[in-house]
Amino acid sequence: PEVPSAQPGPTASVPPPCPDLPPGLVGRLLIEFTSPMPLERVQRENPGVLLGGRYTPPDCTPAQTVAVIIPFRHREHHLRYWLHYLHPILRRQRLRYGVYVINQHGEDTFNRAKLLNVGFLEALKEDAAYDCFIFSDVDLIPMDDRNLYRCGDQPRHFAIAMDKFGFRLPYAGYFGGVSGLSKAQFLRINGFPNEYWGWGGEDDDIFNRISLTGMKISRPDIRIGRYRMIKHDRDKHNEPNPQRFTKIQNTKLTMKRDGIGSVRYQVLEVSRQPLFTNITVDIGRPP
Ligand code: UD2
Ligand code: MN
Repeated sequence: PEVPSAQPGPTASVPPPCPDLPPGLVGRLLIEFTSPMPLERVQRENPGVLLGGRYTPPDCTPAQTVAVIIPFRHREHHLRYWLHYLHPILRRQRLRYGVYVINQHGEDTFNRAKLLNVGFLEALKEDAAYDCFIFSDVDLIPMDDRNLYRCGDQPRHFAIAMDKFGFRLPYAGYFGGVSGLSKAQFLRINGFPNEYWGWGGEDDDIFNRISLTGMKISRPDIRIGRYRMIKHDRDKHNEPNPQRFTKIQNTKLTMKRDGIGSVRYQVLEVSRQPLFTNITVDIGRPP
């Protein structure tokens, strides 16, 4: 006769897989940047987030482990809003995730894409389980929690309808702001370029890398991929890069030698804060 097993197996404590569509999403969100946002408040309101900005849903087991990578320098004010809005959203989305702020040391020219390469490698050193990487500007807040921060079978562009562009995609090949690639997709394009110093062009180079390897960008519905960008002036030491127009013509030649396989940098400090991991890094300066 069939004997029902009385003892639950050792796997009984592992919650069931998270559903494809997370329950409890609220849809369109009210996003504003006028109320002051002290870090203590944000910490108090996110008690479930573990040291270093790690979170695992208590009630289900996610299919992916997501590293959120933020390129950063001197934007503490923006980071507080980002943490305030994003932690509750990512939690509702039932993600297993960690937040990594990649802080460029010194005052030499800023290099967003190189910082993102550093974030990819350093997040994997923290946890080899990361298999999805979301790259987000510090000043971009999604206006709808149905814009799910996870990876799919093609590279994903999340920030497609921004307030500053009249909630429209500015051009077909636009890939700026917030994007996501699986580990395999990222490695397939040799990561991001390291040689774009200053503002602009690096997102178009990444778009070129994706097209040249035969992948296609996936995007949410235009009504869901809406974002607010915190208003800001152009930062010091991030002037528009005059080389960007010629550089993006040459991705096909440069992507093989310039990328995740050739990135050189020095980590100066890893510091686990309550809501994020801060990694301060010396990435050098333009030649
Ligand atoms: C656009 C793109 C951005 C990138 C950039 C060109 C949008 C919404 N975003 O942003 O993805 O392609 O153009 O490089 O279109 N940062 C600092 N400190 C600095 C400078 C930059 O933290 O001193 C970081 C920060 O995360 C910021 C990001 O780099 O959000 C992009 O810089 P930006 O916000 O000045 O550029 P923006 O808004 O034109
Ligand atoms: Mn910005």
